[in-house]
Amino acid sequence: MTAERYNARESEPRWQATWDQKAIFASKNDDPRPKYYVLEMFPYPSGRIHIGHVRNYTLGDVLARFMRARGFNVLHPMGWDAFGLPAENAAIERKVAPKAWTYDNIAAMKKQLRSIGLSLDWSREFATCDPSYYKHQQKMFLDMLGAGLAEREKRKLNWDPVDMTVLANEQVIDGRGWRSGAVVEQREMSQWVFKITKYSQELLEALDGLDRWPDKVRLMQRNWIGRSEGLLIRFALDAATTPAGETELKIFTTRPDTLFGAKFMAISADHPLAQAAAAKNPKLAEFIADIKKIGTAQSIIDTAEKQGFDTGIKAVHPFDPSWKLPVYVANFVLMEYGTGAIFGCPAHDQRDLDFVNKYNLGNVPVVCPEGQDPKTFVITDVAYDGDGRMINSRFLDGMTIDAAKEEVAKRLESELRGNAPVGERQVNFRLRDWGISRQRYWGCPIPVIHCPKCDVVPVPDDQLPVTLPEDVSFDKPGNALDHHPTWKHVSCPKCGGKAVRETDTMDTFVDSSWYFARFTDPWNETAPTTPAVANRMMPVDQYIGGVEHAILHLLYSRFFTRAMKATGHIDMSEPFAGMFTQGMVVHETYQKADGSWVTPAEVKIEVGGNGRRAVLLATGEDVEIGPIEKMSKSKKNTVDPDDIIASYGADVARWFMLSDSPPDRDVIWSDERVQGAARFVQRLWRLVNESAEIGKAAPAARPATFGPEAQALRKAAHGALDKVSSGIERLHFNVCLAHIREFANALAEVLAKGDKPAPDVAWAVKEAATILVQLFSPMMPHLAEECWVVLGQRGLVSEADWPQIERDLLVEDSVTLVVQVNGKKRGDVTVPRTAQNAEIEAAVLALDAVKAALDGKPVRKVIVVPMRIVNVVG
Ligand code: ANZ
Ligand code: ZN
Repeated sequence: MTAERYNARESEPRWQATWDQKAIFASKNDDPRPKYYVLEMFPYPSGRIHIGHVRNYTLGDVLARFMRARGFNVLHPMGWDAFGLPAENAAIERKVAPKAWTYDNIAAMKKQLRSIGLSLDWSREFATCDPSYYKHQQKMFLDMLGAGLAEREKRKLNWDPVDMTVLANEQVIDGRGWRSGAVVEQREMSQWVFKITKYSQELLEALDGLDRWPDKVRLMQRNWIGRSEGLLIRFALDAATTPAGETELKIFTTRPDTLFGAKFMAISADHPLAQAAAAKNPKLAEFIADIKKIGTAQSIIDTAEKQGFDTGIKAVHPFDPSWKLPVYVANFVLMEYGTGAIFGCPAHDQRDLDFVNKYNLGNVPVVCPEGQDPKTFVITDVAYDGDGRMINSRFLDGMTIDAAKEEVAKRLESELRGNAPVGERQVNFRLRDWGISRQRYWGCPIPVIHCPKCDVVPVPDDQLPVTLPEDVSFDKPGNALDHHPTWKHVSCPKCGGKAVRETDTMDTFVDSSWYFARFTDPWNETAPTTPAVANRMMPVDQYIGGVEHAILHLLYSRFFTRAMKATGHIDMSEPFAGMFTQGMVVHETYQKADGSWVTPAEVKIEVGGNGRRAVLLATGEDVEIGPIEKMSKSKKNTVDPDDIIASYGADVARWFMLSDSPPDRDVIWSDERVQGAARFVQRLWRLVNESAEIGKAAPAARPATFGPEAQALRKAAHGALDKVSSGIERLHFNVCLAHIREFANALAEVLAKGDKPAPDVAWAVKEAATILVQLFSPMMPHLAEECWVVLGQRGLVSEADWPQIERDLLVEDSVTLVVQVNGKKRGDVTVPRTAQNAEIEAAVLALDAVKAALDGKPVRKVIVVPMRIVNVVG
């Protein structure tokens, strides 16, 4: 019999509605079974799902469905990371209110997400812009303020002098304001920061325990935290050259061993000594103003050309009072790191070398690599930062780098100037406190009030949430919250006098630093979490998301969880036990002769004798096939999930996305391969229908014994079950899919043999088809439900228990042994697992290769190493 074609368009919405009605994916907090928390990074409601989302959520969904079938109480929630600048831009460009824009987008995207068939618990849904969410965030901010984890700090901000407003880094384009085009200045202002640096050491050390995180992500975090051990050294300043009041320059170095290779000192433009020197030197003041324009972004500083200005000030070498070093103001020294001052050793630091080569200051190598002659070792353009022995370094000569570091530290620690030691060991971290103030409207209001008399006053708990006003206008540049005529004017909660609200809102990274904890009990109206519940449902067992969030989002979440612990909202430190970073979806690019890009939907690919060729559907003109790249709007190489689902169904999209590459690698979207996935869906459908037909003839009870054919099929089924089960646990989905295909082939072979199989075979076919459907149900849940019905199974496959593996079917019947003649490998032999030595010997001696190797010589002995080797001694 031939079944009708499987019709995804008809089937998929029907099953989605059924799952919904029965609420089978809602997890209950009082469920006694062990919990398993699967979470994909929640989306920003931009308006449309992109194909990267489909991949991300499908990966999580396979795991969630699998763990549910394995008997876990699976928590798999979804929400919206809903604050941020695009909503304000939409308000400016299209005159729609940020709130309306955001919630409309959420509605549209939720519909799209549903069409993918994800097993999500929508009962826990929230958006971070819901006052019922950010109310708790405000409460936690106040708790952190009380615990000394939130503070005010002076920070430099981008200031647009024309629009008279602070700009976010992304609003500064080539040093100019995005709206005014004015050259942006740096201004110091009081900002709110979270004291993440209190946890620098702990955040670093705890990375070792995150053994289900990718190594590369842990490394990125390690580098970001940037711990370095070094020495603070107080250089005396030569009084004759130094502005009054200044006597010494404190530097931080990780290479005190290189002190005898010092050629210059350099200080940041913001260093007090630079300011003092500039007061008397207009040229220097001008230089400082100039280099400050490039801003403070690390990436800019790293790539900008090294520039310096000699202040005329001289510093004295700590080991030689007659040795004077020039002090420069340099654009590559940051005030925010160490002491904002360094000594430069050009031979062993590339940046310093570039600097001296520009200003003709020369260099002296002080570390000589093993095997090099110190007399001829010179440095010209490339600094040497490797290992070696000290040279040109007086009392350090001949020492290793480590020994020299130790010697310098010891000597300078015990040398006093004034009452303080000249040198002091110090551990520095690159990690800075987290500045959370944003001068934006569409964010979580920071719940404090500024009173001229009482200073900063927290908003009392019973006045939370501080909600955003909705009647805002974006006519003026800057923060709409600040411009609002009435919102910020309040009376002080402490003294009752006139006061103003804080108009800064929180960085949206705050919103995403605890949403995973909120999902455990989003119904709690009085507190951010219900600790007993959060402690049971957290940590997230498997978190899945893009590697672009490997540093900030994950680090902030790790910090915030610790802050929640310190303030009593949860009792653990690490939010994500397992982390997985998925690859991107990439696609070919297509370009017309005039250089303009065209979308994949506009072209037709023709495969002919001389390869693939692309033509424009509309005109038939040739289109150039360009490189495969990350999908982007600018190159138009995107595919729309809605289109894919409309033409193929969600299951095909899911299957294709899982099948073509390991989940952590990029996957190339290819229409040809998607069509392949669509054909496979129909093939499975036919297989299951045919199997169901044969299954009707199967005995109800399991046969007592199975013949070879039935046995072989059962082995294939349970083998696939075993491999797919362990593969899903490790997120090796592409491998799982390959096993499913292989198993489907094995079943197809049995079906191809004819219509009337023996009862044991019919029983095995029915069993195999049932297992097959369950195996692909996490990947193609709609097709699986439809097949489940065809097989006459009761209930939903989404609710069925994962099949039991019969372990004895996994044991191979035969073993393959290596065959040696006089110790040399000559081939191998496959014998029944139960074969006795005599049987094995006979099989080995009958081999042509063995006969040839013996070359007529008599056999003296045959040694059988069970399950491994047979050695024939001749
Ligand atoms: C002398 C020296 C010689 C250095 C040498 C390096 C190599 P990490 O590992 O990142 O801690 N440094 C210190 N403070 C700085 C600042 N505010 N801005 C720019 N650079 C600064 O790096 C520590 C090294 O970075 C320090 O060691 C210092 O240069 C520089 F062959 O001192 B070093
Ligand atoms: Zn007051």
